Amino acid sequence: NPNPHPIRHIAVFAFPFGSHAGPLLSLVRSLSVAVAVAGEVKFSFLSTSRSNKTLFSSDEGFDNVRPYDVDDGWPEGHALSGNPVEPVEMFLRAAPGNFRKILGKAEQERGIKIWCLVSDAFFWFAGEIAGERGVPWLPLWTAGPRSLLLHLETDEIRRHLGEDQGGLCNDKTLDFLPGFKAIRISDLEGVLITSQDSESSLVVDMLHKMGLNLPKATAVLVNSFHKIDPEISNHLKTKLKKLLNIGPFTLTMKLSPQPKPFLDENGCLDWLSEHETASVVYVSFGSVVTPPPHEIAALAEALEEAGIPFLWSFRGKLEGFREEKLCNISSLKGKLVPWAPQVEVLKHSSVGAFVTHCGWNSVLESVVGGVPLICRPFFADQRLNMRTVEAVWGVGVEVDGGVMTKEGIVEALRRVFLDNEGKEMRERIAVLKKLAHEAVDAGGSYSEDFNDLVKIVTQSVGS
Ligand code: U2F
Repeated sequence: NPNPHPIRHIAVFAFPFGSHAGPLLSLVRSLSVAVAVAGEVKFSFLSTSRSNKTLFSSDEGFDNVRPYDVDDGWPEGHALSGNPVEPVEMFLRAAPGNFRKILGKAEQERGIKIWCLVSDAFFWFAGEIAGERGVPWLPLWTAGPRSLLLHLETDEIRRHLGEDQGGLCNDKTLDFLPGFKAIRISDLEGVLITSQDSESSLVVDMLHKMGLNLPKATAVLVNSFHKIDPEISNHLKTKLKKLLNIGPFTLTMKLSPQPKPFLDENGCLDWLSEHETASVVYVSFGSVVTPPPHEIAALAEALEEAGIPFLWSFRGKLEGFREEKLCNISSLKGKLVPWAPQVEVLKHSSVGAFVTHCGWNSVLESVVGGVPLICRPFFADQRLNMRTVEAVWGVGVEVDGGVMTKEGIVEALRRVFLDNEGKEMRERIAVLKKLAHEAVDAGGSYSEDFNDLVKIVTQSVGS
């Protein structure tokens, strides 16, 4: 009997920053529905209380997924400096002890040992914990397949480049890696090139250990689909025991609410519907980045000069200057909101371009919406994603000089909205959009990969 235990317990370890925990919870919720037929399955979702509070505010109907709070490592009364790396470092200092402790508590409360461990891919130590217990380890990589491959190849990259090859300023391409001819050394995040001279040695160390440990995982799950980058996907399959392409999540994990519900509290979709097809530019820099004030001002001035209607999901403070202009939406033909239902916005026919920081979710959502991108990457995988968008897929442009200036944005808007180049980008991204839909349609690659995942989760422990 392949199903000797009628009740199963699956632990999930979330990385509680940026948009990591939300997609992981979406996956878990979909999985909880898919595996229910195999018997009772209990999921314990371990994250910090801050992260769990945001994620579990609307979880009616998902009682089998229970949140457990792990210590976030913040000393009592500690005031944050404003550096976004600081809370991450404090959290990493508390790991994996914080997870081990609460895992024990969850097992005790639910009356059963874990059957399987799902985790954010960052947590290489989850592999060790799963190994000690002889259960499968299923890490989810929340960014793109290309950046995953680079982390698996970190030692190879460092060997090829040496530790002192001009690093981030180097325009040499990564010819030694299949599928990376268009990618330059300057497109890589620093941690891939050197372990020295980094902002956070804890993060560098975590990513390095992750690259070494992921090949031991039962399967690595990625929010992507095979045909978006088949050469990369094939290469990953040679490095990992199993690669499961289970995205794009916005198409495949529909059952599951995102951390912020798809509510359109600010009337973005109605506003878009008042505009012509492909006439509006959507602006958002994701959940972590706030561009510096002078770049925000430059973008506002460029939008005013270009006269293109815009919808701007605005984080941060307006800092006085341009405030009057930015808030006076009628003079700027724009709408400024604190949060937009981005997935729906990018699917709206009125949106003709997306000014973005190139976080992986945003890139994939733009692909699903068929919207060309204007890229201003900031950190981590974002430059790599930008270069992939521009030079591999040909579906967007980098803002000239890498930072937003009034002239640079006006030029990028012209290229995407007015030039033939923009029309070609639209055609190419329409092809990727079609491939994304084919992947998730009946008989597409998604169902095969997701069924594989369900099989792993429902099989016997240790088998
Ligand atoms: C980190 O990326 P971010 O969280 O900054 O950015 P994205 O990956 O693009 O994800 C942002 C998500 O927030 C949603 C949007 C995306 O799903 O639809 N959103 C929204 O719904 N409404 C808004 O007004 C604004 C955003 C990291 F910084 C990146 O480098 C990584 O690639 C990424 C994935 O690991 O995580």
